[in-house]
Amino acid sequence: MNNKTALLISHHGAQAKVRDDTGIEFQVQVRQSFGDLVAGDQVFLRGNGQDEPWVIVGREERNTEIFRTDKRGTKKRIAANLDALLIVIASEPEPYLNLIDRYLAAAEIFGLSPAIVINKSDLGFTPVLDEVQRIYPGLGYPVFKVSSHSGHNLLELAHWMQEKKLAFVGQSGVGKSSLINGILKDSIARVGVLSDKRAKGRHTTTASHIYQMAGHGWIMDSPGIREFGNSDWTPQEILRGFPEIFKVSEFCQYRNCAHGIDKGCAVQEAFSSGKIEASRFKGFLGLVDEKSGSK
Ligand SMILES: Nc1nc2c(ncn2[C@@H]2O[C@H](COP(=O)(O)OP(=O)(O)OP(=O)(O)O)[C@@H](O)[C@H]2O)c(=O)[nH]1
Ligand SMILES: [Mg+2]
Ligand SMILES: [Zn+2]
Repeated sequence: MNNKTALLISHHGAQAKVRDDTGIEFQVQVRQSFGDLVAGDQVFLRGNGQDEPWVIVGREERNTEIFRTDKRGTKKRIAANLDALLIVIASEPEPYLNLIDRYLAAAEIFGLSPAIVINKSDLGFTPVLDEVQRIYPGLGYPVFKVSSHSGHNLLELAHWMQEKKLAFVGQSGVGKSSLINGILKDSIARVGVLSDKRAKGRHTTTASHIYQMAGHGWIMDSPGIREFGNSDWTPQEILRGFPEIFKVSEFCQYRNCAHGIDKGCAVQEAFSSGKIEASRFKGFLGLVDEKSGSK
């Protein structure tokens, strides 16, 4: 009987796939009492893989946990131990600032450090992409302009990614899997074709996988991460998701200010004088509205 630790790559019912420190991937059994496991968990195994199958007998404390809340209000864990989030956009499909703000807010709330990746730079830049480059670096979010096709700036991005445990998020077809292949210099993640005129992707990545980088870092390519921003946050939590708005809100006249039409609202004032970006303010109010509307 031996013990070892391994990274949980995927988990379906009583079966799970793990990767040990030597890089070998194998199936293990999960005891029923262990319902509480998710990709990214560092698990303890007992067995020997021969006459005694490897069984998960425990897991390490998590550094971070991300989850979404389904329609019935049940929390569903998506991933454990991520420490960074790469939000991928491209000229096609056309990005929404709203979606970027939602991902950024989720990253802040879950305690991950986010960066924005503009992929397909070989196709040039649209006005929205120029806006992205104008707005986000000033808020402290790195913006990388890369092309997984030409390899442009991939080294710089790979450098930022070193030793991090991260996930790629973004609309279908922006090139998340292509970037993973480019960074790992391998063609292991499946890449799709853009389907119609509006250049929408088709959700090529349908199963979650964790790719190992050199060192301790890893990359999660997961369809589940699409639902990343759907959680039942309170207005207070959402405020934490917009750090520059949060900072200003401390100067609002009333403690329970909703930053909408309230008197003495410092956020409104900062927005009117251009200190807070219109799209960010709109994104913040939209998220608060949506959450309160769904209750
Ligand atoms: N021009 C150009 N096309 C790219 C680039 N990177 C990816 N693509 C193309 O964009 C399409 C979608 O790429 P994928 O990597 O499958 O996109 P994805 O984000 O993983 O999509 P899903 O798995 O569906 O979420 C493919 O046709 C790629 O060849 C790039 O840097 N430049
Ligand atoms: Mg993909
Ligand atoms: Zn206010």
